[in-house]
Amino acid sequence: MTNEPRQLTLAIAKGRILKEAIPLLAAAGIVPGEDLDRTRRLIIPTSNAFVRMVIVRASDVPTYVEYGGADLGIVGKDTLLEYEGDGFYEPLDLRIAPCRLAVASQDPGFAALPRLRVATKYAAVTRKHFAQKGLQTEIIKLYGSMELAPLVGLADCIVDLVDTGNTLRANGLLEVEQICAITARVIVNKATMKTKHAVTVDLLQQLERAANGPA
Ligand code: PRT
Ligand code: MG
Repeated sequence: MTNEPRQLTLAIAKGRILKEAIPLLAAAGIVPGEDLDRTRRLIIPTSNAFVRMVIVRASDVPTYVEYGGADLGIVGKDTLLEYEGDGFYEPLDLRIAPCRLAVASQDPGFAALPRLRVATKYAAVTRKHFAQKGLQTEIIKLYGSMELAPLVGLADCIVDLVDTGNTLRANGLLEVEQICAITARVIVNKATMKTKHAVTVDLLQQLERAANGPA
């Protein structure tokens, strides 16, 4: 297997995951070859000759990796839980960008309502969560600022990511239930794991060491 291809493309979710991934990648010897705040290039070479990166919307990371547009991806577990396909492996928890998916409401008694209106970006997780509790829900799909929905009477509760809880508090919402803990994960294209095995396993080990931090 000495002639395995060795070039890897790493897709990273823009925003806070990218921000938290940068120091971790640096510890793994991967430093972007361009200033990410300034460059208009979409494919960015790195200090590791075998690794280049692409920075895309979180919800696009699994798509790139499943279809081989990228060999590996770094993306939140929240995005993976909502993604329909499963055409990739999820070998590593980087433990960055930690938060939780939670139910929040103005009224802690909201669950007694006959048909709950739940505003969320996370329709699949939400439907499953309330179905397991035997509760009928009407999902109101939003793409941002979920916290606003109960305040204007659009929903009885929300399912959203919570970190410090400051956003909920600032809007008079209570965290009534935690659904699951969320961190950023590394995903790997299934074919890459076979055809670029050595270089991929090597990169995963470096990332794992970086994630575990200085001993
Ligand atoms: O456009 P979109 O918001 O989808 O993406 P983005 O490019 O703005 O990315 P960004 O920076 O929002 O990052 C999204 C990813 O970061 C998520 O997929 C999570 O995996 C992870 N993450 C970790 C978070 C949070 N923590 C978090 N607190 N994503 C969002 N938040 C939001 C939350 O939705 C709420 O509005 O921050 C607010 C709550 O924060 P606290 O600290 O007030 O509780
Ligand atoms: Mg955001």
